[in-house]
Amino acid sequence: MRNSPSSSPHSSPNSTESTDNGTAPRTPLRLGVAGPVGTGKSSILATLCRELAGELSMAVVTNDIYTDEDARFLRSAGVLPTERIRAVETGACPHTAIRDDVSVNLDAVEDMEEAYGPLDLILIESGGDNLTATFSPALVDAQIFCLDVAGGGDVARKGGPGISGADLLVINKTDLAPYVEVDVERMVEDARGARSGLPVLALSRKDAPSVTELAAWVRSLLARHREGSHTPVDPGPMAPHSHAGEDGHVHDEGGHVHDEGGHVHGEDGHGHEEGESGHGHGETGGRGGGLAHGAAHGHTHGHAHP
Ligand SMILES: Nc1nc2c(ncn2[C@@H]2O[C@H](COP(=O)(O)OP(=O)(O)O)[C@@H](O)[C@H]2O)c(=O)[nH]1
Ligand SMILES: [Mg+2]
Repeated sequence: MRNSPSSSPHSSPNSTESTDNGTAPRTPLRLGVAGPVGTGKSSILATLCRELAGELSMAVVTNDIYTDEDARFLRSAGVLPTERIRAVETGACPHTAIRDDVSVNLDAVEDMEEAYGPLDLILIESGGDNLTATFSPALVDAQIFCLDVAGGGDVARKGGPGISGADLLVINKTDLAPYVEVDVERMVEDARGARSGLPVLALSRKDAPSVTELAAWVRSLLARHREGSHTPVDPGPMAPHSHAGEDGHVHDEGGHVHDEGGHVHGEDGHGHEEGESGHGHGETGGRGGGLAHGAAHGHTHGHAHP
């Protein structure tokens, strides 16, 4: 981390700055925050900006379905210069933009780095409503998965790739636990049980020590990223799902061919076939390919478009 007085947060030295060993140029840490709607992802971004923007050069990318609601919330929170907060509008399938075809998010990240770089930290908030959506390691170096106590004490037990494999699992809004009759300790224990040693943090923005712990975790991750000892890990593909109010669609993450008939887009040979009829999500083998991710995916969409 850069704490020296010379490294003011928003005017950094040149972009060819090297890591300590003098080899690779420094690249910003891209940290994703995923989790169900309302669990407090935007609030975590705001908290991290508040805690870290004084010492790090930061930018934020949000993913919203049709609006820039999250970006507007963060801009109005005044935690970062507004131009450093960018919204990606993902259309009906927001998990696709963080998982299967991340090009629009990568573009946003690159734009931010070009405009304000060198950046230390780029935070990316997932959109969508799916409990199991995770980021592709092609987009983020690490990810936080966020649950909240109000979602019920048994959520952590239900598992899913984000819960079991994200770099950090946050159990958020612990201040609400007495009102929703959730035993936080128990919820944290359940979560630990699902994570084979990966960290779990009970967080509330009203609980200063927990906020300090969150910021410390990010600092330590950044340090590991810079010294090259952090390896991005894919928590795994999302579970089969369909969207309420939609016809359902099929994601087939196992195969490495996009058979989507119509147009092909993206750098890595993704094709999209837009169907009229229903869809359902399915997975056929494979865990999404770890770090080699982003090469190609079997992926079939049949969306009804308005
Ligand atoms: N009591 C309490 N409320 C919180 C906390 N964090 C977020 N919230 C509230 O939870 C709601 C959803 O938060 P938001 O960050 O928008 O969730 P997101 O949809 O996951 O981005 C908002 O009303 C927040 O004010 C917390 O630590 N404690
Ligand atoms: Mg949000």
